[in-house]
Amino acid sequence: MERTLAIMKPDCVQKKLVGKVVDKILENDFNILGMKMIRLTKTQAEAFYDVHQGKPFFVELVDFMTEGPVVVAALEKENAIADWRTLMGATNPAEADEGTIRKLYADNVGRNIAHGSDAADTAKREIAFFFSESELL
Ligand code: IDP
Ligand code: MG
Repeated sequence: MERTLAIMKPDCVQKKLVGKVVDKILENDFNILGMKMIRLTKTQAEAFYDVHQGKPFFVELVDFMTEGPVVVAALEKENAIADWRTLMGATNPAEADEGTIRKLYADNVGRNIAHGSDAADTAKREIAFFFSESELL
């Protein structure tokens, strides 16, 4: 089984869509190993998105990710990384497939409801960023 990190971003919490997104996760046969609501600090958001340092949207991204609470979840399934990204849809909701989370719920490429790890090494790093091994049940 593979693990991935999902984040329900501040827009997801503000729009009261956490329940709908969790339903999608469970309907699609992911196991939720750990889940919690937290408010990211600026330092945490900058570290989490370190790979995007210097890009034109970096400051906007950090501001967005710290504007309110998020729900972080460690998911498990065969092909969890690719399957969760498929379920989320493209980064830009305008380009996302019908029925995907971002197509259904996201406002734009910045405020796009959900995060998902993009590879095995990033999934490992991102899960460890928020969860200790003993919190993964
Ligand atoms: P991903 O979340 O689909 O993996 P990334 O390219 O890793 O997409 O970008 C991380 C996050 O940065 C996106 O989910 C989105 O919130 C934000 N972002 C990416 N590209 C842009 C952009 O062009 N404008 C504003 N925000 C962006
Ligand atoms: Mg990414």
